[in-house]
Amino acid sequence: MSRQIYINGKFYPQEDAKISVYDHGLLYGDGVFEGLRAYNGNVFRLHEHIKRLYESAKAILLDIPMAAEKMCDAVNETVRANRLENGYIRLVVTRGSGSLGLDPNRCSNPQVIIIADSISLYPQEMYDNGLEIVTVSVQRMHPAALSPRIKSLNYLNNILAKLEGLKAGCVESLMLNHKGEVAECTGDNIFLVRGGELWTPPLEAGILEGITRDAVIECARDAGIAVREQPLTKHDVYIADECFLTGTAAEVIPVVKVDSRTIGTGAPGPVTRDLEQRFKRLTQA
Ligand code: PXG
Repeated sequence: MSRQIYINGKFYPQEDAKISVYDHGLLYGDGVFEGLRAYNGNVFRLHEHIKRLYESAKAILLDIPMAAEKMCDAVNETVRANRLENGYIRLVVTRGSGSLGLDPNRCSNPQVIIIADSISLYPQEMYDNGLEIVTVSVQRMHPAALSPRIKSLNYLNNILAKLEGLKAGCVESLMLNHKGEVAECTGDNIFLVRGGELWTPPLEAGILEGITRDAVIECARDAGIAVREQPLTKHDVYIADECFLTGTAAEVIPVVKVDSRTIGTGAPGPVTRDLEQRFKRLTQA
């Protein structure tokens, strides 16, 4: 099915939706993006995603040529134009086309692109039985090199980690930071359950502040579960009672094996299942 793609305020059929090969988003990965979900025609946590987009843009000195409120309207319009009830929205803002040189000041207008399409989920079997993940040798980007809080078009750090995981037969990879602490996975945040408490790395570990992460922390607080944002090591992961990942695409997905070691009982645990249900209710609200 051909989609209607939003580019700079207009809709184009998918086949005609094109941007310049001189765009620095393509030439240098110079730009920012968001991945959002629609549930029953409503975009989940739209304002939070837009806020993060504008913060990412600000961090790379990219002026998005429209107000945040208008961006929310544009996302909703794109969902409607594609009659998308449940699906995935990719919002991209590039630096725009310029010359063959790094200088962003030589770029013309930033390009705002919104795609709304169906989402390819992990197989149901992985939600039922839990995922196996592996710690990879590729470290999460040092925050002083490129802050992982910026959701930029430069995803090679994560892609290299993903490739290493795939070679080991795992669909997600666990990345450590430059200090050897647990950071996050290539497109998901990580949580542990231990002694009935929820543990997750703090933002200072060099991670993306996931929207799903924030929502799950809220769910846990509602459930009366203590939440600790604190530095974690691989040791903490190995001795955890439960482990799960969160992300816009994955939602909440249990992890039952890390580096070939069984986590907890080897089956998705009760706290994970409770938080999965609570998160699902939020998305359907
Ligand atoms: N860490 C990283 C590095 C991510 O890229 C998350 C955590 C989870 O954040 P959210 O806000 O989604 O809970 C992400 C999110 C894609 C895609 O198309 C990637 C993400 C989200 C949606 C789609 O690959 N990454």
